Amino acid sequence: MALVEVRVPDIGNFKDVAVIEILVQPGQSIKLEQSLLTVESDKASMEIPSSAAGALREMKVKLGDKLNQGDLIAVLEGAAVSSPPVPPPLPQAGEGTLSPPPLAGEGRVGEAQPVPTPAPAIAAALPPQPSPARRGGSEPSSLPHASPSVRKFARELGVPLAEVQGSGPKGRILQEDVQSFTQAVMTGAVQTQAQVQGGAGGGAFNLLPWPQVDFAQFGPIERKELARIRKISGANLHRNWVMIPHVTNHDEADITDLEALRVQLNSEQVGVKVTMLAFVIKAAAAALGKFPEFNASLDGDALILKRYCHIGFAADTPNGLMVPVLRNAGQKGVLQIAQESAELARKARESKLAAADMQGGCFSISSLGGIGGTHFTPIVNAPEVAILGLSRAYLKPVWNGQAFAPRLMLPLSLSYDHRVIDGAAAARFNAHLAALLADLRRIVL
Ligand code: CAO
Repeated sequence: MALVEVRVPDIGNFKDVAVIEILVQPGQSIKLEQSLLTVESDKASMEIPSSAAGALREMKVKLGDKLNQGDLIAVLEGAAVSSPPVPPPLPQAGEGTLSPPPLAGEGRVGEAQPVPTPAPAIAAALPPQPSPARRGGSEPSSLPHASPSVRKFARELGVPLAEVQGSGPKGRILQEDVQSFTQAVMTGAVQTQAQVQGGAGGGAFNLLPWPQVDFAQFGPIERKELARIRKISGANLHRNWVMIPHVTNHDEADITDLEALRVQLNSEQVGVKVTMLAFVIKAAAAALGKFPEFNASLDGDALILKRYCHIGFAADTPNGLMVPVLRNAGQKGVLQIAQESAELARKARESKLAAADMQGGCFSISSLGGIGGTHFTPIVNAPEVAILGLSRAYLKPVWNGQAFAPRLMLPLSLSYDHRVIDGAAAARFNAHLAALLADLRRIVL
């Protein structure tokens, strides 16, 4: 049976190119033009195609070998005579082709017989791109190292190779790295730069540009720059709104008895103003204990369940929205919660919150009860997975079995991350919370 040697073709001026990837195995059936291995110089990487078809009897090179034109790569068995050359692949977007070599070294064993073969596809220099922060800036403006097949794979998926962290030798990007990156983007664990910039240009969602209107043509205007806090919270809200699949469950708690207790406590002058918010924080901490997936954060494909319970609450300040965090809410009494939340709200309004006062939250509460409204849809405060909105309590006729009786109802709006929490779980959480608020004695059960 005829044996055919496959040799390194003309690779231009490249010398001592290193074998960085072997793409075939002995015994495998090789097609004409099939890539056998990837070599890499200090400037580019390229795949070496087979100049014949047949079964691969032996690879004559191993990883790390240095090759030059004419070196023996492999021996094929039962090889068919090579077909006429096909044109070299065209350069792809962002990728060029370096001097296509016209010849491949090939000959029957003992009978050197070079024939023209197609040029290897050569991954040429991409324009240097700024290294994303994820790479730790360790490779400033360096090319993403990847073989042409990996580049092709990334292109097909639309993966920006410059943003992929390589796990191969010298940081080379492997096919698995492209797959992991794709998975991370799909689960929301990683954003591509296009996604990050999408907010400004609409690029990621292919949206229309933001309308540019000269408002002055319609009447007098005044331009006022956004406060720093509003800019920061706005960027966070925007990310959370876009990245989290939100659903809001609405319910109502009968707080008639609780409000009577609150009024009574305040009349007893217990040393602090007891607020409805303090009762809700206490009840929410108890509900989080019963429904641990609400006290959690997504981490890629995993859920981080927290064994602590710190609750944030939205505070309206002259500079914009702030969310101070009340620590270990489940371990504190309502009076202590009332006192600490009042102190945190005061610090928020006076811009005196320390960074630590706003960190570590597990769940947030946004109370608009002092202002008005019936229900609303709060935005989940990532990386938390749920937020509770409180609207203004109102008197409602409720059937008690014999008659309609006036009851004070507190609207509860629970927004949740539907990737983590199912609608049924949200309804149960809200119903449980409402039951606790209707009869706070249930907290000790
Ligand atoms: N239903 C009816 N009345 C309510 C109520 C409710 N759900 N919640 C509070 N109230 C009453 C209070 O009892 C109080 O009345 P009195 O002065 O007669 O006792 C009055 O409304 C004002 O309460 P408050 O809002 O000042 O106090 P609080 O403890 O309930 O809330 C805080 C504190 C910090 C949450 C609140 O000041 C605040 O900033 N709210 C806005 C939060 C916000 O902006 N959320 C939106 C975020 S997303 O944009």
